[in-house]
Amino acid sequence: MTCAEHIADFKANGFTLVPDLVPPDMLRELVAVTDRLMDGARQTDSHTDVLELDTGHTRDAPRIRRIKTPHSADPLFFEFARSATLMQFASAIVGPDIRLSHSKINTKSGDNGSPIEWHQDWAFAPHSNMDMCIIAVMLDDCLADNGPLMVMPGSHRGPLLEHHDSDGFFVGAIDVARDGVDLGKAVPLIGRAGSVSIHHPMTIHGSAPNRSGRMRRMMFLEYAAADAFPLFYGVDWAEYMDRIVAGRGTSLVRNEPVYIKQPFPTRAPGSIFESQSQLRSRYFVAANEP
Ligand SMILES: O=C(O)CCC(=O)C(=O)O
Repeated sequence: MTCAEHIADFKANGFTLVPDLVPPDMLRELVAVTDRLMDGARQTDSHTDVLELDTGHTRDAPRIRRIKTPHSADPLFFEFARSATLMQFASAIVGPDIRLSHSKINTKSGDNGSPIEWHQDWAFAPHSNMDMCIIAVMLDDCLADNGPLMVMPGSHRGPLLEHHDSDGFFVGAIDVARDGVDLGKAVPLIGRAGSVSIHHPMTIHGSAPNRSGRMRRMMFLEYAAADAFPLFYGVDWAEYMDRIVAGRGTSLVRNEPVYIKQPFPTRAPGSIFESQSQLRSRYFVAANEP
């Protein structure tokens, strides 16, 4: 498929899968830096500025669920985030002026690495307009047995589903039974390391625990049009502008009618893993359960 065909696929279905996109040399370097950052877990018993640990972690047998903001942890990730390889897709979706709004590497370990319950990214980060996309880069082969990302075709058209519980607290996940989501239609995004998927911020997605014995590391790069402003946090202007990866930044806000429900109040501030720890009913059987 050409880039234009991938964009048409993204617009029709809310996601597209681009096999073997990352040049092999770049992939090797990204994996080497990821390995090095993960090695830091051997020196810590608790979360650090860079690493979020998974349940059961020890220094001798590290279990890590996330590398936080890799674009700040090593310049290679930022260089890759603004590479022509990715910008050709991001600019076709969000336009010429682009900010990297967020980055993370979810490192789902092979011994029951944590699932991610079904959700829409927009519920975590509403912006003034929806010209955004999330590029997910497979750093390892992603196969049916190691918890690949799964997406619901067409869900990008909305609506935004409820990510709060019945007491009104944000839990960062939908209730698929309550909302009648037919997960029989979910598509697993399978590919070799170096493949990339792109999804819309409204696309419903999730992933199962990893029971394969092999890691499933995936880097998520979230891009926003420069005039799509986050609605719930203050901005450090210099840092914000440093994340412009194409075109020009602006202080002019483009406000469009979009679904907005703030991810508050919360009983568990922090990452999606913390939010979802508050769920009363789960779709995926959690790590360490049969
Ligand atoms: O790692 C995954 O499989 C999904 C991650 C995700 O959707 C998130 O962190 O928001």
